[in-house]
Amino acid sequence: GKVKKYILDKLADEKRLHFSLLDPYKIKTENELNYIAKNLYEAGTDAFLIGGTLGVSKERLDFVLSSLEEYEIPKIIFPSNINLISEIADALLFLSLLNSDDIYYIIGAHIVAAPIIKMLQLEAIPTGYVIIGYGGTAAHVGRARVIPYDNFELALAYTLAAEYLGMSFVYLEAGSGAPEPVRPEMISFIKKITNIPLIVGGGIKGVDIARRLTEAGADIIVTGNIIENDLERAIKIIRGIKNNW
Ligand code: 1GP
Repeated sequence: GKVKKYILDKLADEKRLHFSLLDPYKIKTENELNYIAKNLYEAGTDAFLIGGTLGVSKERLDFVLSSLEEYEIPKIIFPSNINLISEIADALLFLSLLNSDDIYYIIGAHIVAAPIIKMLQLEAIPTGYVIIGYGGTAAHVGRARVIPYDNFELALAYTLAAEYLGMSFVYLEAGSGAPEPVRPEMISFIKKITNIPLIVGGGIKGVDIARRLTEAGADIIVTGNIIENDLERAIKIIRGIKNNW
């Protein structure tokens, strides 16, 4: 687990990390990708996550992964389904959508993917994926029974279950483009009781909310849309996280 070790060592050193989510469906040209990637890397993002729920083919995934080769941070696949597996990546978040009503998203895709992952010798990082509030396309496709924004007890129960199942991380997801991200109060509530590192994403568009989430205990902040919509703001968020605001 080279990438998992990189993340855990970096968390031990720096406390808070930032991952940049790049959606191969939304980034159209190589020039655009190079410009975005260079800026994110120079601002200090800690890893690239590559994935999306709709419209991502293996070809697009490979195009993005190979274009990112020169950057010395991990390129981690953020898969929505079994088509998003590639040997060019450094690792893959092996996501189990814990609050899905469909067994396929909890363990079904995983048994199809596992032998391929083994064959490619790709690092799989066991991650509990929990969808909260808005949910968006990921919740719709993944048939998630979303956790209300204010049901902290329920989110805690999923997080604890993931920890007891031996997962490495829990990803608390409000859905890409969520009008409201996961609430900082939910993060601090969970953080008081659990030890598992928390990845938090979905609808994080501003420096202030990113700061409040990290101060509440989010270990890793993921931003996606804001990178494509307002790169300057994304850079401010990264610099804030890296320089402790
Ligand atoms: C979505 O958590 C990520 O899976 C990022 O969401 O695109 O809203 O930043 P945004």
